[in-house]
Amino acid sequence: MLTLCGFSASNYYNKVKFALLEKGAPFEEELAWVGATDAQASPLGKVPYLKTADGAVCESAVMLEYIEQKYPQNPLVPADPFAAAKVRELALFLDLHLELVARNLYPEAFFGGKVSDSVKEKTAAQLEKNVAAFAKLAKFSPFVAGDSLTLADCSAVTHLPLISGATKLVYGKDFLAELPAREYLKMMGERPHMQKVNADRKANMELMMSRMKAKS
Ligand SMILES: N[C@@H](CCC(=O)N[C@@H](CS)C(=O)NCC(=O)O)C(=O)O
Repeated sequence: MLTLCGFSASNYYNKVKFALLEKGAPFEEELAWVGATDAQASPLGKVPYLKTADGAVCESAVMLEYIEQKYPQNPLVPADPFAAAKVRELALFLDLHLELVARNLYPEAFFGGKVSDSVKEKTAAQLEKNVAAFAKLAKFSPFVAGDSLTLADCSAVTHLPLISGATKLVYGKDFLAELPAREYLKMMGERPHMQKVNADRKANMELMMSRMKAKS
């Protein structure tokens, strides 16, 4: 049995949770807020991390590969090496070149903080370039990497709403507006496992906000 540790408001946590649900892999969840993580399991103090019978693993992309190898059913990576590489390329683009860049905006977009004008300018320039590059790779036909659900969808479905939301809130413009992201997210939102992820996310978000209020 696997234990997914973290909290349901986290997009990286949900990326792994969605993969586990879609694969039908047995797992349980353990609530771990940032600041209260297991230092051995996650040396950077980030969530999620995964406890397994053999030890713990951090970094969501690595967790997805581990889950794929351990539970080959309902594959999220194509058998063909090149097709698999294209899926991983897209997943990495989403994590590294889109989400990690948009993350600079989250303090102001979602947490009542402030982001400096220079960070906003730099982030806008990087995002414009990276979204255009992502648009060349993404298929949205109907899944992000083609005609089947892959691990790239686990990143896309959890990160794209944050990238749209953060850019809308900070710049007054959705940087994903040129992509069929809304239609894609609607389609993905109809999947029962995504509905479960979203319901848990909303409930946990309320809990997180009340914890933040209590602290301030
Ligand atoms: N590269 C990491 C990113 C995980 C991440 O940034 N998680 C956030 C929550 S969504 C976090 O733990 N932030 C706290 C921190 O960075 O200290 C992964 O893919 O697992």
